[in-house]
Amino acid sequence: MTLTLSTAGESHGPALVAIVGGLPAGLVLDRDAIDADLARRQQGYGRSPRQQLEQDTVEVLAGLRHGRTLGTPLALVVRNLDHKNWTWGMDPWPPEGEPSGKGSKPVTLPRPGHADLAGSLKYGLRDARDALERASARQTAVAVAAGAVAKALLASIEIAVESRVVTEELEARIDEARADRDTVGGVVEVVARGVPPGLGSYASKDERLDARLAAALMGIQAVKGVELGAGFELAGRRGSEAHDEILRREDGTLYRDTNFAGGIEGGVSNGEPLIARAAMKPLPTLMRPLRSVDLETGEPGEALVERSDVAAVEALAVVAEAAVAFELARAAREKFGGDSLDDFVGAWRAYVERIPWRMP
Ligand code: EPS
Repeated sequence: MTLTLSTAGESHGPALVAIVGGLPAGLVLDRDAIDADLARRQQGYGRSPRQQLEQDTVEVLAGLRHGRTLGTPLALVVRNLDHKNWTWGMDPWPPEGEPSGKGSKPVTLPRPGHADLAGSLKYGLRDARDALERASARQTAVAVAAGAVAKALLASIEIAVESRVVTEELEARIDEARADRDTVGGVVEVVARGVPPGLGSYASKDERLDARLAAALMGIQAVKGVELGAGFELAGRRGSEAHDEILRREDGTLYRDTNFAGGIEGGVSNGEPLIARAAMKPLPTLMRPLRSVDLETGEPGEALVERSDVAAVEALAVVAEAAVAFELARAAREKFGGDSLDDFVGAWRAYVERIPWRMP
């Protein structure tokens, strides 16, 4: 038993959709909790005016009855309210009438750092919009909705996931960048508490929890670096300063008083809080554009300028939290299985009662 996530949707198309497979039956979902995460993702300093146009809320089309999962695929939808300004430009069908509104002129000046150039070359496009619409981080809205569902599942086995921005003086950096018509990135941290030992496996690289978390985080738009625990810093330390000694409480349970490993050893959770960080590059749409080449004429030019964020680091924290939650929920489904929530929770309880561990 595992969890699956399929998504579709363009930034200015009608909607974003996600299908979550592999949920147990009987999980209670709270629409307000999902919408609260969607709202958190939209907040944050330095976001685009686009966020004033959108008020992301989740719609459920399948897999839920009276607020409880059916154990069948859960279909989630987040509408793009801005689509009304792109009805010609992003019509899924051949549009009627003369080109009008946003998206009606082809994008031929690719932005360094976005998928515009690579996507145009890869798919043989004459309008880079065909690439950038899907590459856009708008997609993260529906991933956050799926992450909120994963968090509900994790809560049933007492795992809580939270996030924060690690970058210092972010607001000041954003103000300076905005004044210079530039953009900035930053670092976010996700911490999961209550993760029992034994999620993931050293048996093969695609089962390693650290590899899976790294892939989940690196799969978020604009993420260029990921580290777990002390990460890159460990490379410069001695072994005696890099590993978390194993200690025993009076009640017989085991614990560590450091957590350099970030809660994962050998690709398996070790019972300590799971700590992951992701580094976001500065966003590629600059109001003072970088040099580019017009793909239609071959002439040098300046990259596409369109409405965008100065920074989306606070949004990344929420998106990274969702990505880590989904991956942990997937690992928990693999370990504890069960068609119903009761079976899932029952397997978890029997396991944590058997091992010498309690939540740190
Ligand atoms: C994005 C460009 C901007 C961001 C968008 C991601 O979109 P627009 O051009 O419509 O202003 O606002 O992010 C979102 C819409 C969102 O909801 O996070 C990009 O190119 O990646």
